[in-house]
Amino acid sequence: MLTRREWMRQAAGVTAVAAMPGLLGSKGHAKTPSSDDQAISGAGSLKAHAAARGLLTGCAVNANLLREDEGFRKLLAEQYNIVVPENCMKWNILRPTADTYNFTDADSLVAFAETHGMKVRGHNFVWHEALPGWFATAVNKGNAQKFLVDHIRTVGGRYTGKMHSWDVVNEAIWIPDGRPDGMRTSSPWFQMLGPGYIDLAFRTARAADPTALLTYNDYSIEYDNDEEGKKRTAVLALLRRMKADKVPLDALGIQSHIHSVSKDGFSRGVSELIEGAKALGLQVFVTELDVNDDAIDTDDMAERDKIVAEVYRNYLTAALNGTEVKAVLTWGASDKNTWLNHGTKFRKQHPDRTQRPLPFDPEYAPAPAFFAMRECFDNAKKR
Ligand code: 9MR
Repeated sequence: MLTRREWMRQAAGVTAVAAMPGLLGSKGHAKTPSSDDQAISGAGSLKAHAAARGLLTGCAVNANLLREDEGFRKLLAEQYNIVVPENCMKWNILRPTADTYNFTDADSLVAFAETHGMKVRGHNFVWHEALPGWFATAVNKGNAQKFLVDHIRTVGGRYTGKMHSWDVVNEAIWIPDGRPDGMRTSSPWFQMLGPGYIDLAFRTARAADPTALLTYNDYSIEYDNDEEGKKRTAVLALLRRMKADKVPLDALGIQSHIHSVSKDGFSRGVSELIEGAKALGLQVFVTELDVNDDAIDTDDMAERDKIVAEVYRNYLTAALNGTEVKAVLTWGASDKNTWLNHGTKFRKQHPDRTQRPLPFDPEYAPAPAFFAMRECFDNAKKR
């Protein structure tokens, strides 16, 4: 069995982190690399390897870390050419009351990206989650349309010309709700406005920001099984219907919250999504990639990291086959902050263990998944 140190050495080749003086801590964990570490920064960074293939690569940014953690800011600037807010452009953060907006964190992220020459994805205008406490009492069938349109005009308008893309509608399909078109009927937007809220959101977004790529974003559509196949079919049918109705739509976001252990593969699923999007002239983005490692039996960290990296490699090999996928973003950069470690919901099989789903470990050292990502970028065709 390889130790983490041996794995790093093997994964990164002769000029690897392990071979560089000072980069390994006493416990064999890699330390935060210095900016002159050419093994993983500069020409060795994720963004350099991605850009060589015409790809964008980025991660979800936690506003607290951006504000308080210099190591995190350094990592972002060093590794990525696109960022997406993890939470600070959601309604519950932007809308403290029904009549006011708080753009503090969103503005900081956009300014940080501008300073460092990074693009920004907006996430998101319309979702059934992350709504503020006042929403349920203040918004009703009579005024929901005005709330939705005002929100998109105000937020989209504020950042117009600065955004690479916007997740205009997030997670609108939910097969268990039982509708033939797969629409999520439990969404307050659906309940107040009916299925037409989707077209309304996209048309309003185009008017508010004519240059951002307008994206439909969803999850659990990647694997080759019946359940995800049904959801995938419904998502593609929705996009096809929108295109037929001339709704402004530019891209499909495949969230890609995948698992370390699964009985199903994803190469057919991913290629169905990509082919479906291609037929409609849409770009495709991998928007929220991470690998839930709860089901890995061994507690050996190096082994776990290796398995996670293998899943990254398999997934990105499928996703980057062809040239439709233009951006690869992970949901967070480092295991220091991942939604999979919020509470214990995602620690069912190993309650005492924190997850390691991302390309950088909690100390911001590259994990094997980092090297898998780079390798997949290298193997991709030029966009
Ligand atoms: O990672 C996000 C977490 O911090 C928030 O509490 C949660 C609710 O706003 O959203 C998480 O991000 C989700 C994303 O916005 C949409 N796809 C699923 C992500 C993970 O739940």
